[in-house]
Amino acid sequence: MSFFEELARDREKQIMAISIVFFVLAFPLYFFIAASGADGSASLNTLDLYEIDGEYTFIELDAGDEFIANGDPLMIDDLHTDAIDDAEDFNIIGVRMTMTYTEAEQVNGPLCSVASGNPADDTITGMTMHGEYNETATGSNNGDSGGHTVESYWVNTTLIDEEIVMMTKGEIISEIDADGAGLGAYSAEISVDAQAGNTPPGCQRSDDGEDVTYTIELIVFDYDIKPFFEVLEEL
Ligand SMILES: [Ca+2]
Ligand SMILES: [Ca+2]
Repeated sequence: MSFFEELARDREKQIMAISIVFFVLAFPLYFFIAASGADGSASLNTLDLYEIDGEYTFIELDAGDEFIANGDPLMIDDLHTDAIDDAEDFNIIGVRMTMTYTEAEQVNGPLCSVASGNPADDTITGMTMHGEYNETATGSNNGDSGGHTVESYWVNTTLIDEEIVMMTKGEIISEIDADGAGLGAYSAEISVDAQAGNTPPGCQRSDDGEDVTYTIELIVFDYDIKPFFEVLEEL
C-alpha cells in the first residue's frame, strides 16, 4: 500500500499530515510577525542620530479689540479646544497671544493748543493660562504704539530647534509630542498700567488706559522623525 493510499484510509495519519502542513505554514508566519514586532520596538528604543522635521501652524482660538482701563484687567475666559474641529488630531504644543496697541491720552486746558506736552509710556501685560501652564509677558507702547507676544509651551522646544539629535525615537516623541496636553480649557488676561505724560502750564494730560487688539492662537507642531542616515541618502 502506498503512503497516499494509507493516508486516505488512516484517520490518525490524516490528522498528522494536516498538523505538519499547519506547522510548516504557521512557524515562518509566527517568526515573521515576531521579528517585525521586535523591529518596531527596537527603532523606538535604539539610540541613533535622528532629524526632527516639522512644521508649525497656528489655529485661532479667539480675537478681539477692547479698551482696557488702567488697573482693570480684561479677563478672556471660556476658551476651549472643543470649539476647534478635530482638535484631538493636532499636536498642540503651546499657545500664543499677540497684542498690538496705540497710545491715546486726553489733553485738557486753555493752553493745550500752544503746548500739550508728551505722552508717557503705558505698560501692557498679557498672560495666557492653560491647566498648570501660565506665561506672562510685558510690553510698552513707548508713548506711541507697540505690540508684543506671550508664548507658552508644554513640550521641549529646545529639542525642536536642534537639527540633528542623538537620542532614541521614543525619547524624542516623549519630549516633543504634547500627547493630549494641549486639549482643554484656555483663558487669558490683559492689563494696562497707564501713565499720563508731562503737563506744561495751562494744559493737563490724563490717561485712562489703552485700546488693545489681541489674537489667541494654539501652536500646532506636525513632526516627522527621520533617521539621519536616511536623510543623508535623500541628499
Ligand atoms: Ca500713556
Ligand atoms: Ca494710554
